[in-house]
Amino acid sequence: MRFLLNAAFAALIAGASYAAPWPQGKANTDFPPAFAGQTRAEAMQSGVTLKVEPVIKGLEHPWAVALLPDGGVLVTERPGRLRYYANGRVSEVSGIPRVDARRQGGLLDVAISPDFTGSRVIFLSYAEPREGGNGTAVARMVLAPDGASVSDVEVIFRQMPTYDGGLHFGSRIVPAPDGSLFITLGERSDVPIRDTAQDMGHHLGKLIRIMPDGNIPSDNPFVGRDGVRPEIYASGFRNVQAATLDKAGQLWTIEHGPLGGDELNRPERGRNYGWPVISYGRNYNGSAVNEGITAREGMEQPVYYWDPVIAPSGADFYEGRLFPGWQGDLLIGAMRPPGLVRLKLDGGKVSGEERLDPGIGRIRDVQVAGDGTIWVVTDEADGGLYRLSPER
Ligand SMILES: [Ca+2]
Repeated sequence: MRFLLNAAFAALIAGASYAAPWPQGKANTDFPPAFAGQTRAEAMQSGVTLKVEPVIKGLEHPWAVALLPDGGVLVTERPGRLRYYANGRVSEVSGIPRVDARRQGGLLDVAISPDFTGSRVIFLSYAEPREGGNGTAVARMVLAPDGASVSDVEVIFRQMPTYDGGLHFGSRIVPAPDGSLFITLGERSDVPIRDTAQDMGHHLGKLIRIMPDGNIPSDNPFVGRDGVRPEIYASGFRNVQAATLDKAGQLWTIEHGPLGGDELNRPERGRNYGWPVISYGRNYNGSAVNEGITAREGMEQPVYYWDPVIAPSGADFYEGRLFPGWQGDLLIGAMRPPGLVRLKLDGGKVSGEERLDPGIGRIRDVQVAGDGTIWVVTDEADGGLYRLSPER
């Protein structure tokens, strides 16, 4: 205590902020982190007041937002609607696939092809209703010039096996610089099906990589390996609902963990990220996850974890002129407590964390626009699309 008081006093004299972790609340576990800064990074306060402008109101559980290069905006609503916004008007896009919208399922992510300006190709992920249950699927389609409909709908990926449940569908879609697509997948949550996050013959709990036409890239890490699904790029994830590229083109993912175990990872090809063998959290009933261990040979450590959890949703790296102090920082949507989490990254590690609450509810997706504004959707029964900028 004496040390802390002295440190605070010294910081006041220096006019700097007091170097302490963000006051996150009581931890659920007492696992020691694998390295300094793996959790509870130093709290940052940028002193920014966010200006919140509603763009679309009255959305029903919006899940994802995509900003089109022509200024249009696409928003998914989980019950199964795709909204198109342009020139101050919002409309519903017809022709999208049917979805299974029970519990966490429904229409999920929307991503635009890097060649959208010429091709008008977009991708949707969703819980696909199937004989015997459902499963995450990804479809490619062409958006009409007026945004009223889609055509040439083709399912390019189906997560297998089919499972009869309503939880942990993933599923962010990230077009990579080399033309492939990363897709994040959940492990369907229930015991024992969640154990298949370690089963390489299943897609559950995996990060996969495919081509936009559904073909498998020949340089995927497990192509030609017996008993391994060739789409798999990395394994051992719980429910990854945030994925984005940094400026160098490296993929980062954030997953919903158990109680006290949300994780940030930087997935490398062919690696195993440990779930449900290792975790920094507990099951939500308070019991240990399997053997209650946080590390094992051959399994990767998270770059960062949160205890208590933040319930992370979408994420994007900030680059832009409106928040000069935030260049290269990772902005993550959070649902509990609701708001935005900003992480400062330094040499592949987290060096600071800030919590910002625009006061609009559970943030489900985050996209940074070319003009530096931040666009978010709120996962509420009466949710919306909002544009954030600094108050002047
Ligand atoms: Ca992990």
